[in-house]
Amino acid sequence: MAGEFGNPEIVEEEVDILIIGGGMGACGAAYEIGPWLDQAKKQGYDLKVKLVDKAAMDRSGAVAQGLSAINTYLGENDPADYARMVSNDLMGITRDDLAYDLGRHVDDSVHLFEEWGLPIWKQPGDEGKNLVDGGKPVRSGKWQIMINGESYKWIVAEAAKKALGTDRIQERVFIVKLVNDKTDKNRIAGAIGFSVREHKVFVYKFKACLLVAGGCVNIFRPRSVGEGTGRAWYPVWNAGSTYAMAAEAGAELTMMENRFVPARFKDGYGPVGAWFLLFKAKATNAFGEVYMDTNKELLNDYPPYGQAAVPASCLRNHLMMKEMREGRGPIYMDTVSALGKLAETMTPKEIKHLEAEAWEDFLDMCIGQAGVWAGENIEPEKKNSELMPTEPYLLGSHSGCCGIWVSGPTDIGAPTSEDHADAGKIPSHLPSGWNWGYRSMTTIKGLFTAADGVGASGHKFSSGSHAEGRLAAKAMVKFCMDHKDHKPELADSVADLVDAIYRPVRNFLENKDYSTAIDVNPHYITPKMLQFRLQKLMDEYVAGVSTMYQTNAKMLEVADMKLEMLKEDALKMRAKDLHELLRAWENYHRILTAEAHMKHIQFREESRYPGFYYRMDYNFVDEKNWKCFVNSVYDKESKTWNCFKRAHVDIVDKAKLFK
Ligand code: SFD
Ligand code: AMP
Repeated sequence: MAGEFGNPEIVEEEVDILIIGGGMGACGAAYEIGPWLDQAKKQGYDLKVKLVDKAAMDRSGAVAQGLSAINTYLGENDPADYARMVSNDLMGITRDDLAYDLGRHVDDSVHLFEEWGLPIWKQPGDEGKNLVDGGKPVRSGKWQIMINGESYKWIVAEAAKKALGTDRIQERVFIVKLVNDKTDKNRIAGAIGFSVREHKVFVYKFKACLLVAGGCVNIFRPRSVGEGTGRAWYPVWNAGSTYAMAAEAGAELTMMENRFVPARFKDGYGPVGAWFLLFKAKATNAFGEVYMDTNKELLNDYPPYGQAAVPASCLRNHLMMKEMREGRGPIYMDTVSALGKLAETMTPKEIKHLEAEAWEDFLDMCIGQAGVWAGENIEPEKKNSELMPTEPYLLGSHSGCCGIWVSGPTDIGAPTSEDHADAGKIPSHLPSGWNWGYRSMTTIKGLFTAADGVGASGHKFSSGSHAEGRLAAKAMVKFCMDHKDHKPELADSVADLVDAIYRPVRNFLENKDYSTAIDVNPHYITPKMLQFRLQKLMDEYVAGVSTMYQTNAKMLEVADMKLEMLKEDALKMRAKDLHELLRAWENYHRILTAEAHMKHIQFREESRYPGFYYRMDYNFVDEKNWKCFVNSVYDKESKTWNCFKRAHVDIVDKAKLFK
């Protein structure tokens, strides 16, 4: 039966492995899985795989616009140092096992990108020589290398599509819910979603699933309003699907209090890395004073992290914000001095090339910022640009560490349950230690994640996200082989699931004639309006830009109450077409993610990330009581969150950071 609006065709499919998402993590998995499937086949098991992306893989996810740097390439560096850097940038609370594991695998993905055609900048004399052949990259920083990356995602997606085969890929299907197994609620058995182009609902059954739908953007009121609405730094189409669907499936989340508030070029959200690291620019207050120097003593408030050679991203913000709060803004990136200094030893031709590189940095990955420069007559060699801390983003792959609690590698000092100070106090279904058999599996059997999905690590960026997808692919095949006789059965009926998904459509069709203005109706709310409401309450009560990232227990109580009401009204969201149905479900995912963020901030009674957010009632880092993970489990029946502490263990010695 061909579907129609409100009455979709239902397509049911059984596979062994479903990959949800088509971004960097998913492309890594799609590329890697082939050889492992071949091995399984040799043993007589023909495993079926499918990848679903809500958009088109060539330009989906965070790398859609391209990038100008690969931020994680170890080269000659030690993975243990990488784990140290990740820990330091995230104020000491990360999983060394995950970071170390990523560090020792990531370069292989970068070598593949180059083999597939990604241009990687090389040192003079090494042009044309690939990294694997000893070609020396142009490093912007200790971990970062420069690329000509406008077509980065095309290149990575092409390899993924070629490896997996387009018949195993379905684009423009938005996954709404994961479905647990009928006989084991701690196991995953299926997923349901809808096409954003045709009137079709897709129901998948599987043994294992990789949930890699990115991070979460647009839960806070953005700084961009009016004609700028829709601009953000991280991609607006990362709607929290990863965190919300995992939470509803019962997976343990970790560090959901963490967020990333990047300092960005104002209005266009242009990234700053190339300017700070490659061009060696300094950020100043309105009077040209370098706040990283003048406010240096503020770092002493945060031992030991403030003493590290490179202060954490949040502490760099903290020093900037003092200038803003005390009225010495605007903040500027001193592009003029930086380019002038570099030009001192250059020929006119080299200077032109340098200026072209400055533009290309944005043209490669954030074209809107180049638009702002053009629109405001900014020539970076002649005029400085304003910087601004943005609205908060939730992610686990860039300079943030919220996400899902996953099983680590088997060979890196995973603590036993005795190592946990809180052993015995944590919910009994949780595994002890940091490894429970399959790398990247969550606490729900068969549910895997990678990239933005994996919490308590961070600084994986594009390359690390790809590498982590590959690690998960291998583990998923092993899981399927180990459970080859398992028959997944859905805990919920397909009819009930479809009914729930189509509620916004029914809200519209049943009430649309009640008023003459389609957007004004006492029986429904548009997804756009609901999103504004979510953003306003998160902004005002959960430490958004309007309070300069400050909150307290009382404000969080109000947020809690308002979120409850928002959730009630969310059931009245309308969808007048498939596009709005997508927007409605993205909002449901955002709300649950926002709630997790708020609950974790409420639970962690300290300000672990000054410069990202401040709990003004506990405005300090409390190493004694809070040098621990905050994890949570959501119960979808009672709609309640259970937050709890898990002990933190340093597997890699951190003393070296503070010498
Ligand atoms: O300059 C569903 N990133 C940078 N990484 C670098 O290596 N270098 C940089 O230069 C970086 N910078 C940067 C970066 C990102 C952005 C937006 C800018 C600048 C402007 C970070 C990386 O891009 C990032 O770490 C990875 O891409 C994360 O990978 P992953 O796989 O976790 O997320 P994704 O790539 O966004 O993909 C998500 C996919 O999920 C799909 N999807 N599909 C089905 N159903 C649903 N419900 C879904 N919800 C989402 C999406 O379509 C997408 O395919 S800089 O700032 O430092
Ligand atoms: P960004 O452009 O801010 O996303 O940063 C890109 C990369 O550069 C990330 O690896 C950041 O951690 C790093 N980075 C950005 N700014 C600085 C800085 N001021 N000092 C050290 N590292 C930085």
